[in-house]
Amino acid sequence: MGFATIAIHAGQKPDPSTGAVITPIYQTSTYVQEGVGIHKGYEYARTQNPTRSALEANLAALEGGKFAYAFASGMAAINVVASLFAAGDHCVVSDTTYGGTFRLFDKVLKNFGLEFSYVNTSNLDAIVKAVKPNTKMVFIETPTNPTMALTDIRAVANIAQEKGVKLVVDNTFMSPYLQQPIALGADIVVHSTTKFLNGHSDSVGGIVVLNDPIIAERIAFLQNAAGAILSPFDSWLILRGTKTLAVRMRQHEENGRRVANFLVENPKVKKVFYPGLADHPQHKLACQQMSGFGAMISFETGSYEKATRFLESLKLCLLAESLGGVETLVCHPAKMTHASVPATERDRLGITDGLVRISVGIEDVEDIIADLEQALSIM
Ligand code: P1T
Repeated sequence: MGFATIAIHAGQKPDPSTGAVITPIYQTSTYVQEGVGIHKGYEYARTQNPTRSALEANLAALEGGKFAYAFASGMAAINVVASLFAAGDHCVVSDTTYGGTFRLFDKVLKNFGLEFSYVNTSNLDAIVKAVKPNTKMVFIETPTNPTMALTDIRAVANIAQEKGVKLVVDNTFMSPYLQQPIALGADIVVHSTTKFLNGHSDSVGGIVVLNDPIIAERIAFLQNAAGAILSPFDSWLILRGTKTLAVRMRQHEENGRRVANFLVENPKVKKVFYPGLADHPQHKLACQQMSGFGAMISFETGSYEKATRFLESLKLCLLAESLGGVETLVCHPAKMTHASVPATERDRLGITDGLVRISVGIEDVEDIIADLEQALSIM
């Protein structure tokens, strides 16, 4: 079956009691038992919920994994993956990730004895050098938020396998429509479902997808034990979102390319970071491991003053954190999504005060470009 068919049908049989085509929102905290321990597979809603199970089956199918577990946010999903490990274990992490991922690792999990090395995972030698005897996980984001650098998933999967460590890929920026890390050898995929998967900027959630039944059992245990579960309503919203993932991503992709090409031609723009551009340092890798280039673009304005003037002059595109919604969202990573990364580190990573990030929506692209153009002319 094709991707769009899987997106619409996987995990969702018509409701057996009513025939409802759409999986209902099972808004219940508990389930009646016929006798002690005699039940229909559902005991308590932190542990299992049918709406959540439907979403988990749907997202497992879309990412090409056997198991999926849904969480209250992308951060909760990443936190559970990190909870697979223990004090004294070491993780190699992309040096540019969503600022909240760095904050979780550096400001929370480090205090519990987990060790992290942040390296440029675009450089395979840097990964090999960073792996230590106690390394248990390589965690990558590709493309990175917000600098749009790529990591070669298959090559890192080979390194991880050789070294006996797990490869975790945050696939939020691409969605499974454009990139399938498990097929490239990743052990675990995480998403902020808040973004393209839900797609409508009206839900916060996260998902963990994987194939290994032993690790899956542990994630299910942690989901129940730590309890940061996704609500039935959010599960239902994301299920509604994934039904249109294929058509939305096709339009995001088309608009993304058009906006990137417009920015390249605009004399006010100093540099555009988009894997679809021939001058992107890893354009060739993008063509190999992604089936499109997506809708996330960053560009350099030259200064904080220019960036803020541009952002505050937008009329249609919305100045906001987050991404992946149908509406075009524009942000200032240094002051917004990556404020928790120290300023010196931001400069080193290219998250400059002049950098602006765009999540290109699916409005008529001419309208998006007209708005960007008028704001650039004021900048
Ligand atoms: O916001 P939450 O659902 O908890 O997801 C965290 C997260 C994880 N991974 C990536 C790649 C992300 O981009 C995010 C969240 N990012 C934003 C809010 C943002 O504007 O970049």
